[in-house]
Amino acid sequence: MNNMTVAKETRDLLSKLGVAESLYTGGNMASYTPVTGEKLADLKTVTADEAKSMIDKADAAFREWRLVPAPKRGELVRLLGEELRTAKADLGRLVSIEAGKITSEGLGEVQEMIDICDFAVGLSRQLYGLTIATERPGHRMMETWHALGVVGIISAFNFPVAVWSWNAALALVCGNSIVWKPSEKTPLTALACQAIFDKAVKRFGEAPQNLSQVLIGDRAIGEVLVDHHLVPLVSATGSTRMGRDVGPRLAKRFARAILELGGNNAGIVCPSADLDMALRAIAFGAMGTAGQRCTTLRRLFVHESVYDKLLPRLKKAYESVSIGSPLETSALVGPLIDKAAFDGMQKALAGAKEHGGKITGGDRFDAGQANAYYVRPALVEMPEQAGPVLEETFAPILYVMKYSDFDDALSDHNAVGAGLSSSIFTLDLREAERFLSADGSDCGIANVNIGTSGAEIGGAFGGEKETGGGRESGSDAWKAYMRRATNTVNYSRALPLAQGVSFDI
Ligand code: UN1
Repeated sequence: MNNMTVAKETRDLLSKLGVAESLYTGGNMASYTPVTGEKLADLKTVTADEAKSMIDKADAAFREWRLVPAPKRGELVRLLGEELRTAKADLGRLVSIEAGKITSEGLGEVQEMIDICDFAVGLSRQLYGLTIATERPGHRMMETWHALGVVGIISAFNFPVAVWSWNAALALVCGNSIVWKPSEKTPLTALACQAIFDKAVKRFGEAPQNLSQVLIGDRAIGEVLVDHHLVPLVSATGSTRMGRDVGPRLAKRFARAILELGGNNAGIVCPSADLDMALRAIAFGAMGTAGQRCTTLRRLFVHESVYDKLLPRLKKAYESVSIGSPLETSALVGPLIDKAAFDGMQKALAGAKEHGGKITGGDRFDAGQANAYYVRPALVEMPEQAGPVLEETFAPILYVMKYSDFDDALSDHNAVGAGLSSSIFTLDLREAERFLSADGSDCGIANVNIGTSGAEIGGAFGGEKETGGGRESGSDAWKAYMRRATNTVNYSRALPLAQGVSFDI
């Protein structure tokens, strides 16, 4: 497939998905595909003033939407799920073009959107508050959940559409409006989501205008969203560096933050592990999405009794994994997002070498595209956890370390800044339960006999420490998108005060 064909296919997909051509032609922000490095579009960006007025409009939309009964709001999200089902193949393909994901992962990402819509539809009838025992006779105490306001969403290139949908589907059933600042690396999929949303709105019929909007622009536009007083919650996905900027800005104006930042996820392979299963899980976790998931497996602690059995098999998997264009081949590993990602990977590998790492792979792979950055995934045997092993590098590098004592492995496992996802491979109940216990893995996600990545939407998604502490998606993550009011109602003829206080006038 030559370069012109990718750009042409992109335009065809955008038009099929209902995106107006004027949004991505003749503008001032170029967008590229990592598959060939070719330019795809020139998008129109918004100015800071335009962004502010869009947020004002979102606030007006919120004021109407919060009065619509929640199950009715769920109906809009149900229609969004239907539209996504119809658009799955096209949107999945666009994700592959714009983020470089292999076909099945591009489609999987859209499936994740459909799943969260289904979840949110059910949730729209389950925004439960508690009834609480009161100490005063003739009183009733309860809590009520109300819509919060404009929800700002900042998303990263690597899950360009699913992360929006986790936030959007919940925020919408909770009665909020949404304003989305997508990554500058993946603006086209954002425009496509907005067009799909608009179709759902049209079928729904009576939603307020500007319920969902997209801000195309650079970091300065993201800052407008973060600093705007009419945005009570910002859900931001990206690097820990980004979170260190966004978090304090939100705190300063007492806005809420859902931060989903870096991961430096690890697995422990114990003596009793099912090695066939572990091998497959490790391969997907470490090489899948070309190592560009926040849940990617980056560190592996292997018990000395199985190290020599597992390592040669792992090396073989690394040496034989298929690499290539996600659009033309059935390769399992697609490109890195850009040159900066490639440079970051090379820098980390050089650092690993300095710390005694033995590297398999890691070099640039010739996929016949001079302007794209394909790499051979790197497997690095490390004598100890040091240097770049302690940091997240957003590329397919797996650092492998040998351990002899379980407690030491657990303590090394937890000895990094990030705390997103983790796995243990063992058939020993004691090790598995210990890993999940209070002094086990310190991550927001802890798995047994599956890899670190590929979480389902039903669970709360997020992590501790430098991962930012936010939770999105399933379980009770919806509570962050609403405000809670505690209500005490006195239906008696007396006015007893709590704590036995008397105040008779
Ligand atoms: C991300 O990389 O930002 O658990 C999200 C997973 C996916 C989501 C990853 N469901 O790997």
